[in-house]
Amino acid sequence: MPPTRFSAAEYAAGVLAGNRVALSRAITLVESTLPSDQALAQQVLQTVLPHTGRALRLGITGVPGVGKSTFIEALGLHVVEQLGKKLAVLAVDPSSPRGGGSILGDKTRMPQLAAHAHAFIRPSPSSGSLGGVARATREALLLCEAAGHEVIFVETVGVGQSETTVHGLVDFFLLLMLAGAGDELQGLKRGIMEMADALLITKADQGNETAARRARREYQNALHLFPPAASGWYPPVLLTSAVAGTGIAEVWEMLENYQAQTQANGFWQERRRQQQLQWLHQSIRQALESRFYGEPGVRERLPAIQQAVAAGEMTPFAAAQELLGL
Ligand SMILES: Nc1nc2c(ncn2[C@@H]2O[C@H](COP(=O)(O)OP(=O)(O)O)[C@@H](O)[C@H]2O)c(=O)[nH]1
Ligand SMILES: [Mg+2]
Repeated sequence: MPPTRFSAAEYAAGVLAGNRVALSRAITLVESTLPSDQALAQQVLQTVLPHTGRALRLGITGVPGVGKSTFIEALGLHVVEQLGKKLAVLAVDPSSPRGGGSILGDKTRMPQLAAHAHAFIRPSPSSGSLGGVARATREALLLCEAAGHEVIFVETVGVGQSETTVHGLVDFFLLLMLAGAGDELQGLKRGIMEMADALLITKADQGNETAARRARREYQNALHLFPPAASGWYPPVLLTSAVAGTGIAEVWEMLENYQAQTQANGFWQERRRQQQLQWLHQSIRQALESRFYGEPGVRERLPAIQQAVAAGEMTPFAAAQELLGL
């Protein structure tokens, strides 16, 4: 807990000045579930809003062990050192318990990035529900943009629903994959390949190159089965080795090509507009739900009604209508 409480103007000024301590504290504020903190957080966000939206937002997903952290270190160092840009790395990991276990908690896989003055790394909030984590991450992303970070990575693990959430936060969604022996297409979660703007075969090194190239052909063939995207973009399959440093600059080049192409045809802007609307409706749903469950009448009657529904004495629909007072 901060010893003194900043005003909204103080938080905003610190964030806009690119002060890392102020940025961290502002993110802690948006992660807070206290109503008074949330009101203050919304004031801060409203103040910095004109200074947001200019970053390239990159989503990164893949199963544990695929090499996300190592890749983030490699691409991140390319961004801060070769390109001289300010980077922020955020994570969406609703499964991580408070105070540890977060996918970004282990900064040992990104030691140079974690120590770099132009990189800001923030682990996933763990407010419990995916909805809460998603909101906090989206707001953290806006704060990072306001603090002058020109590139934002949002990492998530390739399990559960968090990929869909991150897809709704970013301009480009990158799926990291291992070259397996044989049927590479097994074990892929349904729908995830359709969401990807590019596939990256990781660890294409140390004798794994042939398998990686074969995996690339197979994934390319699989991707050709999907209908063409509204963006006019065909998701490529790239080979990388974060350890050997190969394919990393090519990933960045691809992102720039995507940005140029979709900003020219308007898809970039349209995707962000759609995301804004999704967030609006999600916010409404969340607010309505928490208001409903917070009603004393609902809290009192819910256990008995749940029991009646579970016992088959009442239909779920009738139960919902009764609680809603319809
Ligand atoms: N050979 C090789 N190993 C890698 C590469 N990238 C990551 N690894 C290893 O794969 C393991 C998992 O990597 P990590 O980045 O922690 O994966 P994450 O769980 O997806 O974040 C670690 O032992 C890494 O050293 C790579 O490019 N080449
Ligand atoms: Mg990791």
